[in-house]
Order: sequence, then structure tokens, then C-alpha cells
Amino acid sequence: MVQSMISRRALVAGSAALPLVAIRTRPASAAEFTYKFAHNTATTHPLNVRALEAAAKIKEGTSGRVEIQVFPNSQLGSDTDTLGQVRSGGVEFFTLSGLILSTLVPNAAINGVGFAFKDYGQVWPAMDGALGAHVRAETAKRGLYAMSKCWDNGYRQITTSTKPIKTPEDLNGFKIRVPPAPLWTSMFKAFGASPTSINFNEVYSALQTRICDGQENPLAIIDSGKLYEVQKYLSVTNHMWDGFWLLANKRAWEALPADLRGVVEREFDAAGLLERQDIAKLNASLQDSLKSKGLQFTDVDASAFRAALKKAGFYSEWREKFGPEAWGALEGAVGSLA
Ligand code: X2X
Repeated sequence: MVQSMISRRALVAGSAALPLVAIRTRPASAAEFTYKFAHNTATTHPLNVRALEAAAKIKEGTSGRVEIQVFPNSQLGSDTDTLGQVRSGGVEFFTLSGLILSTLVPNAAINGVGFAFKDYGQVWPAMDGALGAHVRAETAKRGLYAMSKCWDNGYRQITTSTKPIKTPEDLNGFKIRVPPAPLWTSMFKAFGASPTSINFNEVYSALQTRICDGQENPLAIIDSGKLYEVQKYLSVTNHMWDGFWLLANKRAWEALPADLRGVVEREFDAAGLLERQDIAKLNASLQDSLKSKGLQFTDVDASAFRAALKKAGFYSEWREKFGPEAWGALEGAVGSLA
């Protein structure tokens, strides 16, 4: 009797378990919207730290309805790859340099014009003002939504494994990695260098195996990406300021009810502002820290590098490409570049 009861229970439980397994298609979190956020920086970079904080606040602020999973280190693919995925909807959020975004939205490269921004006092009013508005509007035309606050990547510096770069002439024929974007290639060709386009997720190994003798990036990337392990010299050129647009797949963005969209953009923008402060602090502290990790620093006369670009026709070429609206917005923020 007892035996048959047990077996009947087991039978009932067993048969009930089957359909339960079959209908359990939603993830355990049971958020209404589970979105992926991909980026190329290391886990220790402020972009990743602030993105994770924003994701937690978004979950809280939407009572668990929106869950954002952050994938650092180009885990979901290279930048070029991920740009394709955020367009198709395979990834919902993605931070990308305006210059790489320019492979889809040509004028998004405008912030990368060499030596355009004297300092951050010129960068943020431009990116939060007319220049950024122009880029965001162009981006929207291509089916991507850009959050209103651009995150900081930083002022870029040249590192090498072979020799210190002191003058523009030192770049003659120099094998340098640049990110995959026409403005970068054009700029380093104007310096007389020999640039190769490589996505960031392959930069460490390209330097380690000497496919390239150098690269250029902000201090926070050089540090968090451990590029100091495979580079010996750093030249403080400040040749370009670069930022990350936080892009959303348009369909996924518009699928969020307006109140949730409001929470998401508010938290992302707040996190972006904090990330800007983090980078500013790192710029001050990382010089000593990178020196202690073995990088030898060289200060350069930036005006000589700028003159080399001008002589090569870099500014007139790009003024033409960007057109009067974008170029006018840039010069409105930084003064005449002619
Ligand atoms: O690819 C790079 O060098 C990086 C990390 O700076 C960008 O995202 C453009």
C-alpha cells in the first residue's frame, strides 16, 4: 500500500515535470527586456565599471523589467563585427569610437580631426552641443540611436616598441596600428607613416608578434589593455581626442516603453558623466604608474606634428569630406583650423 502510494506520487511528479521543462523558455531573471551591451575595453577600464553600475541602477529603476548584460573585452566580436550586430539587433547596446562609427555614418569621425580640441574645455561643450547633435542626427538616419552623452576614451598618445617618436619625421615609414577607420589611416599617411587597420581586440598580439612596431591610444587604454607589456616608449602627442558613442539598436530601443527608455538613457548618461571624471583622474595619475611599469615617456612639440598634417593637405581634404555643416560646427567649438 505505502509502496504503491510512493510510486503513484513519483509517477504524478514525473509526468508533471515534463511539460514544466518544456515551457521554461524565459531566463531565470524573468526581466521583460534582457539586452546585451558590448564594448571593447578591459574589465578594469572606467567604461566597464560605470556600465556595470548603470546596469544595476537600470534594473532597480525599472523594478527588474530591464536587465542589461555587459560584455567587456570585445567578447561578442571585434568593433567592426559588433557594429554589424548592433545594426542587425544581435546586440542591443554598443559603445563605439565616432571614427569607427564613420564606416557607417561618415561625419561621425569629425571629433578625430588632428589637434582640433585644445583641451577638455573645448571637447565637452562641442560633444554635448552642436557638433554632437549633428553626429547623433546623422547616426539616427542610419538606424542607430546614440545616447545624448558621449563617453570619454581620451587624448591619444603614440607608443612604440622600437624607438621613441620625437618628431613627425620619426614617423616616416613607421609601421603603426590604427583602428579601422579612414580618418586614422589618412592621418598617419599624412605623417608619412605606414598604418595598418586592426581592431582593438587584436592589438596586443599584433604588437607582441611585431606585426606593427607601434600604436596610439589614450593612457587609460594603454594601461587597462596592458599594452605597456609589449611597448617600450610613449610619446605625449595628444594628436587626437576620441570618445565613445553609446549606440542602441533602433528597434530594440523603440521596443522599450517610453518610461523605461527614460530610465535607461538617464542612467547611461549619468554613468557617462562619471566615466568622464574617471578618465580625467586617470590622465593625472597614469603617467607615473605607466613609467613605473617600464614605459619611457617623451614630450614632443605638438605644433610640429600639426604643421606636418597641414603641409600634407590633411585639413583641406577633410574639410571637403565633412562638408560645411559639420566643419562649421567643429570650428564653432575650436576656432579656425585652416
Ligand atoms: O581601438 C582602439 O584603439 C580604441 C580602444 O581606442 C578604440 O575603441 C577606438
